[in-house]
Amino acid sequence: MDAPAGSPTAASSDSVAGAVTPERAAYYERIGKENLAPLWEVLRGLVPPEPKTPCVPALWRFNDVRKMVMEAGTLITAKEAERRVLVLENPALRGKSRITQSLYAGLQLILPGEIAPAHRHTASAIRFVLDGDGAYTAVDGEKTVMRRGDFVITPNWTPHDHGNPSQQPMIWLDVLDVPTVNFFDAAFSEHLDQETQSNTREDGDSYARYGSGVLPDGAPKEMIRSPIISYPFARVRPVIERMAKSDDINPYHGARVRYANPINGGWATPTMGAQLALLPKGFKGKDYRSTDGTIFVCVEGEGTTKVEEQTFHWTPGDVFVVPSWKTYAHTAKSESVLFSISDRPAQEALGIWRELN
Ligand code: 1HN
Repeated sequence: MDAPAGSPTAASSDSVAGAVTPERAAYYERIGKENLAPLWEVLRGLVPPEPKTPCVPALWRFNDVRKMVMEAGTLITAKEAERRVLVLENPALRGKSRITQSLYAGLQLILPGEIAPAHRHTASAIRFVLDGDGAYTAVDGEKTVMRRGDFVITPNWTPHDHGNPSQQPMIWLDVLDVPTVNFFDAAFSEHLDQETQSNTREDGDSYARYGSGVLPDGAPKEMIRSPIISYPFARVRPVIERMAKSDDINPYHGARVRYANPINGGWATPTMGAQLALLPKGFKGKDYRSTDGTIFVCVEGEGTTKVEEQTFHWTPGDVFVVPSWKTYAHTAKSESVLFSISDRPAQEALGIWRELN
């Protein structure tokens, strides 16, 4: 539409209307002054025949990233930083603090003796522990000691703080629905008076009450996020192992479980859904795609994931992202465990989630 006056301009690929004639161009300019625009010039881009994500597939190797995360530990304390995190930015969305359009991801470091002060916000968070043993996160008055492979949730608006009384640095993956909440312009946050919450429940209380196939009298009948704060790896790993042993193996995903909300069988949080899969040695997954761009973490083993033309080779601690609707397939060189998380619950709630075709 910047062509010299009097010559028709080529239509953009999003146009359904053919060339922009001088008459049309002049008209667009006039209506533009009134904050009006012609839909027919942009229609195709607004309703593409299939998802057209700006995200690209990407891999962060734990061995490389770990060094940089540890270096941050020499430059700033957890308290100064509030949260000492290196954001995993999708290479095609630099500066936007996101790994997919809807999800934020980062690697958080907490050194022995440090605390990360209590706050709360509208965004929900999950943690997946990559390295270390013995730091804790306190959520809503319940302290949860974290070990490698544990999946911990911080439901929206719950007070949370972290501390590391152990002798080892602790690194975990944070995933938050920050871009989703901000998309709706619905974000609030606040600091709490106390830096560290006092315990109002026993450690591990929520798993003990809700994670054993029973529900206490008085359990809420409707709860759109799980009452379980931590799903320990030590409890979940045996389930996928048992499934694999009895050949309960999905041809795309391996022997896989979903971290569920025991109240309604739904996902652990309303915006983010997580899963854990065991891929037997030699597993060759079939091609798969779905509309939820997905973040994967290799917990154990070694293998590859082919995402369209790219192939990622992963080993423990590596994080990779497969954007929406990109076809991918996993293979496992040795018995492997993959954690994954996406915005699938949000898409399902809106009725827009699709897989395969
Ligand atoms: C947050 O509260 C944490 O509590 C980590 O550990 C990362 C990224 C954006 C906004 C809030 C945490 C975060 C965050």
